[in-house]
Amino acid sequence: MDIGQTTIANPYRRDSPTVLISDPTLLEPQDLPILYSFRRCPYAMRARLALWASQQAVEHREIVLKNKPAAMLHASPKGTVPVLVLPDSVVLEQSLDIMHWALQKNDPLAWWPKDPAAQQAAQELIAQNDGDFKGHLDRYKYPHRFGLDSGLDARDEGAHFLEGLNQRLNSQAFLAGPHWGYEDAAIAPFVRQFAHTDAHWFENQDWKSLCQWLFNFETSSAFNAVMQKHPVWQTHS
Ligand SMILES: N[C@@H](CCC(=O)N[C@@H](CS)C(=O)NCC(=O)O)C(=O)O
Repeated sequence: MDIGQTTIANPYRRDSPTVLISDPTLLEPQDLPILYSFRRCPYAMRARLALWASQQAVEHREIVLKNKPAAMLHASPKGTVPVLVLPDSVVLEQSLDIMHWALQKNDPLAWWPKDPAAQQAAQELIAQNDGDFKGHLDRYKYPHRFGLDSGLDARDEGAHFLEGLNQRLNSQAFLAGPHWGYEDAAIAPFVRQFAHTDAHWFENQDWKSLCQWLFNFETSSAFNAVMQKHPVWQTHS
């Protein structure tokens, strides 16, 4: 199975976004929230997806994790991305808070779960992703950082979560149901990272639905928009 070979209609495609994030020419820079981001970070990616879906323009400040800008650390001393600094100086320093903020403001693609039960289910699935699965992902990708000789046990542990996602996707096109939604956007960047750790292994698992879902994500206009490259932000002081 190859996640790169099949094409299907992409139901969350939006070809003519009204406002693209990271286009500060569309609004006065001082009016824009400032997003500190790192392109490959899955947490930052999920935040950028929600900002894109909400058509929220931001001033994008691309950072390097090894050399975080003082302005970012001043706003958010804990030193992780993403960080969103709002014009009223409120700082959102958790990716899920940024998603929530963006989708509460504007949600034309109806990503945010409508009823409380669906919200609860989405939060539980995302908690599994951010908890155990992320732990296995890190150990799979970087076993030596954890004193492990190999990441293969972690890969097999992480596979249980992916097996569950695949089962869910056997009966519905997206984790959120018939349409791409909040939990899809929150989880897909992490599944992508897991898949790319050993693409050959991933493609050879019996996860047809999951592979199709990931392929849809990676070929979507949402993904394309949020993966645009930005030069590293430099302070001019
Ligand atoms: N709980 C945070 C986690 C964010 C996070 O851990 N981001 C990583 C990059 S993927 C980071 O900034 N790490 C700090 C570093 O590596 O110095 C969130 O959801 O935003």
